[in-house]
Amino acid sequence: MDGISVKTPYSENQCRHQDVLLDHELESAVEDVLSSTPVVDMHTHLFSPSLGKLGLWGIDELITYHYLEGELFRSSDITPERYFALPKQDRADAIWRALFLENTPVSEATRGVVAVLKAFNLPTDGPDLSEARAFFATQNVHTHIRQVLRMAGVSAVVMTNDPLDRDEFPLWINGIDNDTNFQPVIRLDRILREWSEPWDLLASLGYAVDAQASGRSIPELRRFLADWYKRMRPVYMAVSLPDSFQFPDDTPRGKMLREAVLPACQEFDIPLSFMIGVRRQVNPRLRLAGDAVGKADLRAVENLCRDFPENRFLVSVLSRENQHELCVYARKFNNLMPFGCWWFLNNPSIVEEITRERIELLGTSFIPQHSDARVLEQVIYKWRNTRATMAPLLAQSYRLLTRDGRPVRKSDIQRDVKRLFRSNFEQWTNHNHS
Ligand code: FIX
Ligand code: ZN
Repeated sequence: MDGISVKTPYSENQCRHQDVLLDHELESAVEDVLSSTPVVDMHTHLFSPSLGKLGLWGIDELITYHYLEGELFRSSDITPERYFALPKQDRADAIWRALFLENTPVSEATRGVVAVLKAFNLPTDGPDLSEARAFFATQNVHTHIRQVLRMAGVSAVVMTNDPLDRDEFPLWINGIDNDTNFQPVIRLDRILREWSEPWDLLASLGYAVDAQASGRSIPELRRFLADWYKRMRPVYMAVSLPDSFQFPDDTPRGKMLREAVLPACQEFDIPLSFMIGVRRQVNPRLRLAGDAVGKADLRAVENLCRDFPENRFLVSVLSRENQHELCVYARKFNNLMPFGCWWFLNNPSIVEEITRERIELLGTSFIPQHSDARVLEQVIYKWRNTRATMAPLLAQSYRLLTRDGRPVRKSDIQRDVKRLFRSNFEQWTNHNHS
């Protein structure tokens, strides 16, 4: 060994203070803290009970998750047209047969279903879904939601609420009970992605907007956002964008972002979330499973962060190739909060790579993960997997730190995990979900 000793200063020396953790104690201490710290799940597609049927749960929804639909057509001859013509239970049966019986469910999404079944003590390799169906049919949705969130170690989930969705709109107009476990978010995709579609819907609701976003469109869009801010009290506003997203640009989207959405977020003192890099409907036959990924030009993020220093941005990028530059931009702009390993990135191998990179470049000043759950019980496996991937990573960072000469105590780990999985988000949104 040449020169540098890698002995920890505390492993053999007598002067170790009682609560300083030894190398071999670090990983179990991290696991302990991770499992006892409830997380804020800062982006999901789940809904509070008062949004009624919008909320998906139970075995048939779990099995027909679009992540699994994407895998079905690789392992079955059924065409998307025939599959989507089936009733939901028959779709679930087709997926169970193809991905769980005729093949071994080793992919991330299929393992997730297995983990949920196991969590409820249901058969994981049964010939059909009858027992699971019978179990979920007897659950009371309110107590089931509380139980699932407890099992997942989640104290609050953040929803995705679309004020222009034909099913969701009337529910909000009639009034929604405030539920501290479910935080609203105004999703702006319809408005910012394809203005040619929603503008006349807005016009029919009494807002004087036009197809070119000209005339009174901007102040009227601000009035719309203010009305919905008052109605929903969202923790942030959000939009998902294609890999081709540019800012600034001269399109209605660029203008609405600059003149309506960013000033509205500033006025209400809430962040704007950008999820960048999705190429929608590259294969429309697959419906929700038909979206893909593209590498984006993150100069758009640079321009936003620099030109709007009073705004706070939550940013997730879908392309693996964009991850490193996102970290670099976060080092340049403290109004930028990278978050999550989104969608196709939410696999242990990639989460590990991205999270390591983020810790090395940003310390604990980022939000490692959101679940993106669409079906309630998914939070059980998604958060379990996140904790399992995170534990050795954090332990390794503390091991390196110890070797560099800084003792690590359990209180350090508690502070860091709380910051990563709760307070970075809470501070960014000015809310306290404790
Ligand atoms: O745009 C989004 O919020 C995406 O997360 C979804 O649209 C996507 O379908 C998804 O479920 C990814 O996990
Ligand atoms: Zn999502």
